[in-house]
Amino acid sequence: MHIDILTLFPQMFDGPFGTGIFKRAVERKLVSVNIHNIRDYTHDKHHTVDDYSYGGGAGMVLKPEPIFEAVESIKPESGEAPIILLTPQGRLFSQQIALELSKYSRLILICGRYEGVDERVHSHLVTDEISIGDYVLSGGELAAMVVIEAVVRLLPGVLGSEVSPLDDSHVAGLLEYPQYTRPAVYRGWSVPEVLLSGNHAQISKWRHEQAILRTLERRPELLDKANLPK
Ligand code: 4GX
Repeated sequence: MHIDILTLFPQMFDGPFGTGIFKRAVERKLVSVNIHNIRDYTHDKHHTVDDYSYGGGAGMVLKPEPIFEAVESIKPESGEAPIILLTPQGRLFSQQIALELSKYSRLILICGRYEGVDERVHSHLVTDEISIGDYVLSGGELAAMVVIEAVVRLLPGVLGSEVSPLDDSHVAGLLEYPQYTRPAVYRGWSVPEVLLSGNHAQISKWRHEQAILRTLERRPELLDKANLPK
């Protein structure tokens, strides 16, 4: 998968993309990323990317020209790649959407700043708008990183062969069961007996029950959608 990111703060991506699973995926050529500074697509001497809002009001709006030109400069080779704007007005990101995006060979993500971007970017350039949650960030960069992280770990070969991303919480529609590691007793708190029993059928059953109980207590609305046997 190839990912193009449009941003005013390219340095923000250094940390996450230079670390861990993502870095390894890039090294193994399972994913490649190009970060484009929107400011590089301006033509005036001050490299202006924003301007006042028509009609007045506080806050600046990102101008359409540099964003259109940045996308057009990468678009020739990008075929039917979705052009995704990160915004609180987008559809709410989920594991389902991560899976949907993981099927594309190419993604283009636009990170807005300030009060937003000129409406013509929404209406004539962007093909999808995604929000990572109902809270307000200062820019779309962290939201783009969240989306990319969730998508990239679904690409074939990115996680080790032992772990399947399809076993994850939220894929099965339930929260994860509790996990323990050594020591068997810590400060007097014991690991549940069943996990030490070596009885794999019982362990599976216990974990499934725990997952259901936990989901019922913490996220009951998820149970309606979960694939549970009667
Ligand atoms: N999930 N923000 C984007 C500026 C903006 C506003 C409107 C485009 C259109 C956010 C979120 C988020 C704050 C990122 C406003 N850009 N993005 N920014 N929640 O809060 O994705």
